[in-house]
Amino acid sequence: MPTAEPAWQPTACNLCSLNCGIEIQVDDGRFARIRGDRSHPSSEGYLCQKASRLDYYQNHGARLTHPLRRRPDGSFERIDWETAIREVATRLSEIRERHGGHAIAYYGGGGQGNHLGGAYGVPFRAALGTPYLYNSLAQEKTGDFWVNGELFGRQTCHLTEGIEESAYVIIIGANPWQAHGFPQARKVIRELSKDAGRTLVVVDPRRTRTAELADIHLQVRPGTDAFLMLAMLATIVQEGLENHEFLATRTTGHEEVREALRRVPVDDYARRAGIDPELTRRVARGFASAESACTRHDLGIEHSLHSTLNTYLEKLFSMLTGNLGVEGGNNLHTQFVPLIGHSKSPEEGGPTTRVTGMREISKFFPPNILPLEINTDHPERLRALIVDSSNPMQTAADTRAYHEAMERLELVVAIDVADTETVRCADYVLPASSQYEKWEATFFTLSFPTNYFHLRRPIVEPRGDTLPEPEIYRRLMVAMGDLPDRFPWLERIARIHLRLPRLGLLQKALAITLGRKPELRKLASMVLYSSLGRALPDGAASAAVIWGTCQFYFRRYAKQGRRAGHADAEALFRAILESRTAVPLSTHTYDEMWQLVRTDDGRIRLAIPEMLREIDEVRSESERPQADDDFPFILSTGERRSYNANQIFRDPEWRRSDPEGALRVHPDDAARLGLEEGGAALCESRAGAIEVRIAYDDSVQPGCLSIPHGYGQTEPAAEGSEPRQTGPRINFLTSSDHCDPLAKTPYHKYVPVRLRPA
Ligand SMILES: Nc1nc2c(c(=O)[nH]1)N[C@H]1C(S)=C(S)[C@@H](COP(=O)(O)OP(=O)(O)OC[C@H]3O[C@@H](n4cnc5c(=O)[nH]c(N)nc54)[C@H](O)[C@@H]3O)O[C@H]1N2
Ligand SMILES: Nc1nc2c(c(=O)[nH]1)N[C@H]1C(S)=C(S)[C@@H](COP(=O)(O)OP(=O)(O)OC[C@H]3O[C@@H](n4cnc5c(=O)[nH]c(N)nc54)[C@H](O)[C@@H]3O)O[C@H]1N2
Ligand code: SF4
Ligand SMILES: [Mo]
Repeated sequence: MPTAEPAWQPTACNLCSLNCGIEIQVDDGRFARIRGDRSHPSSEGYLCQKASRLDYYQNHGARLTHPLRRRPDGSFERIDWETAIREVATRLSEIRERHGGHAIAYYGGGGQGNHLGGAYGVPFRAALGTPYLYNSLAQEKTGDFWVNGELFGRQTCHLTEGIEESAYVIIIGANPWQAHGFPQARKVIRELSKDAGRTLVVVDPRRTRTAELADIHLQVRPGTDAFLMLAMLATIVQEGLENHEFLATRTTGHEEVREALRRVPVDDYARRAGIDPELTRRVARGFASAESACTRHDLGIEHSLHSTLNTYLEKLFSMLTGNLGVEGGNNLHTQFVPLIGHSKSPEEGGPTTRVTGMREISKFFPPNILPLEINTDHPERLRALIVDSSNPMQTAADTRAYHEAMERLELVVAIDVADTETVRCADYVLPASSQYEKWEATFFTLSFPTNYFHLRRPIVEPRGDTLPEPEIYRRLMVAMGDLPDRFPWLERIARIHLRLPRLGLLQKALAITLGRKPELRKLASMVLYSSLGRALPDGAASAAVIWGTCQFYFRRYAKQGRRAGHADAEALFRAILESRTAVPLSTHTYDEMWQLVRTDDGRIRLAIPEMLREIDEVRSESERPQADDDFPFILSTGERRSYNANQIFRDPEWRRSDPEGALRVHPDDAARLGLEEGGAALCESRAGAIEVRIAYDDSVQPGCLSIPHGYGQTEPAAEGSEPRQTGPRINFLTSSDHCDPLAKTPYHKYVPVRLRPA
C-alpha cells in the first residue's frame, strides 16, 4: 500500500516582501515539497527560485528554541520563560523609572513576512513609554514617505505602479528581476520586454538582468540620478509636454515647480549623469506622450546621493504628465494594518530624539542615528534596546559604531527565530516561533485598484519553547504592571460576539472597558488580544487586532469593501479568518483614487520648499562628490542577487554559485590593480575594511563596484568544527553620517572605497 502523501498546506513565502502564496507538504517537520499556490489572487502560483529552499528557514541548526541569559563571561545559559519575563520586566521597569521611557528604544517589528507581531508593538511601546521605533524602512523609504506627506497630506499615502497595464515604464534604481517588489515581477518584465508596442526604460549604473530586458538602458553614473531626472523633467516642461489640465485641476504649486525646471540646463545635466542628451530627451518625450506611463524606483536612488530629492523627482514624472489616478499610471492605495503612520513635524509637536534631535517620519526613526543616541555621555542617551525581527549588527550602517553601542547599553533584549549577530550581543534572548509555527500576516502587498490581505495559519508545531511575539509582549506588559492578565467580562462578550456578530456587542463592551480605564486606550489592540484573542478558534489570538482593523477599514471603504464581496466589517473579518489564501479587501475605481489624497482641498501640493531649494543647490555640486584619489571607486553596497534574502537565509550550501557573495569589478580595473578572478582582496572605505572575493564582471562600469547584501552570517558549527562566517559583512564599510540630510537614509549605493589584492 502506498503511504498517503502529506496534505498541501497553504501559506506564503517569507523571503521577500511579495509573500507569494505557496503550498507546502510537511513531512515530519520538514518542508518536503513546496509549490506556488494558484488560488492566491495576486501571485497566482508564481514563485522565484528562493521559495524552494524555505525548509532552511524553518529547520536550520541555528534556530533559537529556549530563552537565554548572558553570563558575565559572555556565554549564554538557558532559562525558563518565567525567569526571562520577570528579569527583563524588572530591568525595563528600573530603566523606565530612573530615566523615563524615552531611554528605551525598540528596533524592528517585522521582517519580510512577519507583520502581525508588529501590530502589537504599538501597545508594547506605548506601555514602555517610548516614542522610539527604529526600523529598516527608515533606512530606505522614509524620505519617500516624507515626500508623500508633503504632496498628499499624509505620510501614509503611498504610490503603486500599474506596470502590467502601462505603455511606458521607467524603472529607476531597482532590479525587479532579482528583487521583485511587485507581483510576478519576472513574468511582468518579460511580457513588457517582448511587447513591441510598450516601452521599458531602466536607469541603473549596472547592466542588470532587468536592464538587459529593457528597450532603453540608461547606464547612469552612480549618484547622479537627480541630474538625469531633472534633465528629463525639464525637457517635459521646456518643450511644453506637461498635462496642463491635470496640473490645473489636480494640483497646486505647479507653477513654482515648472519655474524651477525651466532653469535646468538639460544638456549639461544629462552629460553629468553620463547619458546622451538626445537620448535623455527621447525618453522624456516618450514618457510624456505615452497612452499610459508609470515609474518605479527602489534602493538604487533611495540609497544614493539626494535620496529624498530623488523620490520627489521620480514622482514628478507621473504628476507632470497626468499619469496619476489612471490605469497603467501611478496610484495611491489603501492600507489595512496601519504599520506606517503619519508623523507630525517637530514644529507641529512631533517627537524628536534626545541626543541628535532627529525628527520622526511615518512613526519611524532611522537606524543611522541610533549609535549616536547611545555612544555619548549625554544624560538623556538611550539605555536599553529591544530588537525584534531585525539584525542591525549586519544590516544597519556602521557595524563598528553598533558594536560600541551594544557594549554601552545597559540592557539589550533580542527577539528572533535565529542565533544572529544581534542575538549574540543581547543580555536576554527571547525565542520567537517561526512564521510557519504561528499565525502571521502579510503586509506589504499594497496594491491598487484591488488590495489584498493574507492571514496565515500555522502549519507546523512550534519548535522547543518558542512563543509568538504578541504573547511575549503581553507577558512583559503584565509583568511590568501595565496590563491586567485577563479581561474575563470582555472575553465572555467576545465569545457571544463571535456567534452573533451583527449585535455589535464587542464594540460596545470594548468602549465601556476603555471608557472605565482610559489608560488602556493606547493599549487597545493588546486588550483585544487578551479578550477576543482567547475566544478566537484554533489559537488565532494574534488575529484579534485584525478584527479592530476591519472595523476601521470598513468605516472608510465600505463601498469598496462591498465591491470586493464583503457585506460589512464582520464579514470581512470572517473572510480573512477563514480563508487560507489572500483575500481582496476592497476594490476602487480609478476615479475613487482621489479620495485617498489627504490634503485639505484634495489637490496634490506639488511645490515642496525643501525640495525646490535642493534642486537649486545641486547645480553647485562637484562632479564626483566624496570620491577622491584615496578612495577612487564607488561601491554599490548591497546588491540583491539569486542567493540572498536580507539576513534570513542561514545555509551556505544552497549557494552553488557565488557562495561567498563576490565583489563585482570591471575586468579592466581588475587587471590594472592585479586582482585575480576568484582571488581575495581588501576593500577599504573611510569607515573600515573587509576582505572580499573578486569576480570579474563587465556589467559594472569601470570605476564602479558592486557587492551583495545578506551575506556575512556566522553559520552554526557542524559537529567538530568551528562556526564560520561566509561572505562579507558589508556594513563595516558604511558609516552613520554618510546619509541623506533630511531622512538620514544611508548612501549604501555610493560608498567611496579603494581595493587591493589581499
Ligand atoms: N533576492 C533578493 N530579493 C530581495 C531582497 C534580497 O535580499 N534578496 N531584499 C528585499 C528588500 S528588503 C528590498 S528593499 C528590495 C530592494 O530591491 P532593489 O532596490 O531593486 O535591489 P538592489 O539590488 O539593492 O538595488 C537596485 C539597483 O540599484 C542599482 N543602483 C546602484 N546605484 C545606483 C544609482 O546611483 N542610481 C541608480 N539609478 N541605480 C543604482 C543597482 O545596480 C541595483 O541594480 O529587494 C527585496 N528583494
Ligand atoms: N549596506 C547595506 N545595508 C543594508 C541594505 C543594503 O542594501 N546595503 N539594505 C537595507 C534594507 S532595504 C533592509 S530592509 C534591511 C533588512 O535588514 P533587517 O531589518 O535586519 O531585516 P532582515 O535582514 O530581514 O532580518 C530579519 C531578522 O528577522 C528574523 N526573523 C525571521 N522570522 C522571524 C519571526 O517570525 N519573528 C522574529 N522575531 N524574527 C524573525 C531573522 O532571523 C532575521 O534575524 O537591511 C538594510 N541594510
Ligand atoms: S518573489 Fe519573494 S515571496 Fe515570491 S517566491 Fe520569490 S522570494 Fe518568495
Ligand atoms: Mo528593504
